[in-house]
Amino acid sequence: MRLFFCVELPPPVRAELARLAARLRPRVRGAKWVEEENLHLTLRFLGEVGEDLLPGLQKLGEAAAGEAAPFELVLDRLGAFPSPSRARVLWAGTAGDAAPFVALAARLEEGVQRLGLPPEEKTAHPHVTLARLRIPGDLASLLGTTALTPLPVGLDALTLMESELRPEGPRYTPLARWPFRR
Ligand code: 2AM
Repeated sequence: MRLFFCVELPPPVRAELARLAARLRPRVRGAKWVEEENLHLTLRFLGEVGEDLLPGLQKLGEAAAGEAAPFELVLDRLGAFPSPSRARVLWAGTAGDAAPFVALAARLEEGVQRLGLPPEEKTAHPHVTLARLRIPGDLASLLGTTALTPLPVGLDALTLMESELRPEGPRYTPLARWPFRR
């Protein structure tokens, strides 16, 4: 099964991001836009894992969420991976405090390594992917000229998500949700 840990976004936040995506769409060529219902913040992508890992991942999710307190992120900037001028991924993220998100990602990273998964090389960076470009594009001017109205997002639970890849796009199914309860 193909899994990842994430924080789901409240429906009004997804709706606001979908409106933003609709505004940006005419200015980005050759992109696949993320369906509104699929917009989320990935904490740790696990990839294909055996079902035997599920109990350990469930224990880890429960423990990590139990040690975390609800927090807020303000989505207030657009960015691109790997760089604005050769963008493959267009995202909404934060210029503000991401420490609780990064701490939770680090806790999960430590836990999944203890379960035997290889380490994640990339540093955790809270972002909501809006679009993926089939061919890297130059989004520097788009990013330089689009101001986001800061969008505060209250985050209160961790989700272990299954992702099934289908020709028409991924289908995400939450396998478990644990509230942040510290
Ligand atoms: P992205 O949004 O930056 O593309 C489900 O695929 C989630 O896991 C996505 O949000 C994706 O991040 C993240 N992810 C991280 N590494 C991935 C990888 N190697 N393949 C697919 N998704 C990955």
